[in-house]
Amino acid sequence: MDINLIGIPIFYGADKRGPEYAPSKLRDKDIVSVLSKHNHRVYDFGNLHVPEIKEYNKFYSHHNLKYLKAIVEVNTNLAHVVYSSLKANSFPLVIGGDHSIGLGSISGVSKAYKNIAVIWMDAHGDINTQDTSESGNIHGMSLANAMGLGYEDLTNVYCERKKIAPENVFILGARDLDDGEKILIQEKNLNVYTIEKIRDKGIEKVVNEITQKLKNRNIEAIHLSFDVDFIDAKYVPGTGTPVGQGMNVEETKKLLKSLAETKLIKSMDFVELNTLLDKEDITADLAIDLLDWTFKYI
Ligand code: 5AB
Ligand code: MN
Ligand code: MN
Ligand code: MN
Repeated sequence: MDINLIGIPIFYGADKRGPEYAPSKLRDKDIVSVLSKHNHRVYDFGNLHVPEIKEYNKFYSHHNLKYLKAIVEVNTNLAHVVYSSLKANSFPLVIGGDHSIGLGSISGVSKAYKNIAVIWMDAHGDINTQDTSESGNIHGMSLANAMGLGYEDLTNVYCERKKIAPENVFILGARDLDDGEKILIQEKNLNVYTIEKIRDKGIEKVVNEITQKLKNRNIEAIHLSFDVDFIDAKYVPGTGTPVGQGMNVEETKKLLKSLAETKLIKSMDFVELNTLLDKEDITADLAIDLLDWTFKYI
């Protein structure tokens, strides 16, 4: 398979420094050779440009959407790179950066394919809007934006329509949801698999259940958006919003393998690695290990 490696050195969605160094960290750890091992041809596209915005200007375009303008710009460009990659039969692997870039990736995928699904592996739902978010951090809103909910500059990124139908969104691992997010889950009847639910049913059953639903709906492509805080906080010191009670590394790998083996995953984000918070590269090394593992089966 051909892989387009796309780095997005952005922290604006998290409003906390650190995730912007993740792409170069993973390159230093030889991500290109690691992925190439599995018979893939890796094209390193380098990093997309992220405009420099001064901290005192972060509320400039909206009082509860920090760094809005820059995030819209980066996501628009990312969407086009993802779209172009897919059109050229290449797998876009998007390395964040914070999770605000999930919007750009999904926007690109949704232009390339008619029927898509999103699997969002995350301790959080990232389905806040400017009205429900208490932080104003856009990395906690990107999945809502992709579903057409939230501020219109965000929902209109790349093309003016919603990018993904709520019934085709699967949130795995959620265990830290805000009140507004819980309400939305009820309202839209979103597919949320908590850690408890995944463990109760078993990983294989969960993946079968999802794939069955997708087959019935003629889904052509899954976009996998992997937030490293999906994993239990004790294994990932290098992330900005860690949450306990998550899965361990072994369980996570089992889940990634089953998802990859469906052969439906056509694009992926790997986000929220914060190198400034990391301890002895534990999280960066884990990131390499997880990507190595996943791309063996994809
Ligand atoms: B991440 C929180 N829900 O909206 C918010 O790491 C956290 O991309 C968002 O999942 C975490 O600020 C965003 C409290
Ligand atoms: Mn996230
Ligand atoms: Mn998260
Ligand atoms: Mn985070």
